[in-house]
Amino acid sequence: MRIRGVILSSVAGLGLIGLSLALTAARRGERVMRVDFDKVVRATSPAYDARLAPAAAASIKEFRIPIKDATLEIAKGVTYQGWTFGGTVPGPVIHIRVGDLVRVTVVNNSPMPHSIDFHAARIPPNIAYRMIMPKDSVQFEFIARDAGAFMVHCGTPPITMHLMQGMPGATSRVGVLLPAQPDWSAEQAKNASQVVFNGRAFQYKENTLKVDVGDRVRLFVVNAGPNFESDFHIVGAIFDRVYPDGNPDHALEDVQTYHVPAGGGAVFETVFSKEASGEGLYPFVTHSFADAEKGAVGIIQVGSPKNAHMEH
Ligand SMILES: [Cu+2]
Repeated sequence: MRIRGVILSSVAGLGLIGLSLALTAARRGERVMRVDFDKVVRATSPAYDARLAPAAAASIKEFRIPIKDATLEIAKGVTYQGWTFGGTVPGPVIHIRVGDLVRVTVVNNSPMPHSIDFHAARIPPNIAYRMIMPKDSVQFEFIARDAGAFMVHCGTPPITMHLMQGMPGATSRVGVLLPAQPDWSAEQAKNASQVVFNGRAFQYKENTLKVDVGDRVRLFVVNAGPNFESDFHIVGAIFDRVYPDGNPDHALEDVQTYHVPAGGGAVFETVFSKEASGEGLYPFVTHSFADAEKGAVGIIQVGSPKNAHMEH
C-alpha cells in the first residue's frame, strides 16, 4: 500500500514546512543538501503541485529563499500584485526531518522591507526574524526538534497585510482578496472574497488530486489564515488518523472533521480501500461552507470512476 503525501496551504505569502512523521532522528553523516528557491520553483499550472516529495537523506539542509513581487491569480481571471517567497503562493515547501540542521538564507529582491518567521524553529526571533530591507538578506540556522506541519510567513507589520499579499509558505486556505488588489478594510472586517487551497480558488475541483484504490493518503494541512479557522473534511471518507500539529504523539483516531487554527497545521490520513471508500470522487472542503463556496473545495479522484463528475 502506498502512502500519498499531499500538501495544502492557505492564502497569500505563506510557506509550509513538512517535518516528516518518520522520526529518524539519527544523524546520517554530514551530507549537505542545498536548494535555491530562485531556481527550484513549484509548478502552479494548471494547479499548484500538491505532492510532497520524500525528505532528502542529507542531515544538513540549506535553503535560499528569495523574496520577490509577482502577479498572482487567486481565482479564474482575478489577479493581484503579490509579495511572495520564491514567486509563488503559497511559497516553497521545505521538507526536513527531525534532527536535521537547517540553514536558511532569505534574500529580499523586492522594493520594500519584509521578514520571515519559521514556526518550526526554536530561535530568538529578534535576530532571525528581523526586518530585511530591499537588497539585504538574513541568515540563521536551527535544529529541527519537533515533528509537524508548520507555517512559514512574513512577520513584517502589518502582518495580516503581508499574509494577504501572499507571504505564507505552506498549507491550507483563506485568501482575503478582492479583484485586482487585496482589500484592507474587508480584511479587517474578516470579510473574505476568496477562500482557497494552495493559492487559487477551486483549482483542485478542475484539476483533481488523483490516487489509486487502496492508497493511504496523507494530507499536510497548514492554515495560513490570516484570520480564519479551517474545518477540514473529506466527503465520503473518515480520517483513520489525525495528527494535530502534525505531531505523531498527538494522534487521534476515526475523525470526521478536524479544525486547523490560523497559524497552525495538522496531518490527516485516510485509506481509500476497495471495501469502503473505493473508486469515486471525494470532495475535500472546509466544512464551514460559506468558505467552501468561496473556493475552499477540491476533489480527490480515486481510481478511474465511470461517472467522473460531482453533482455538488
Ligand atoms: Cu512581508
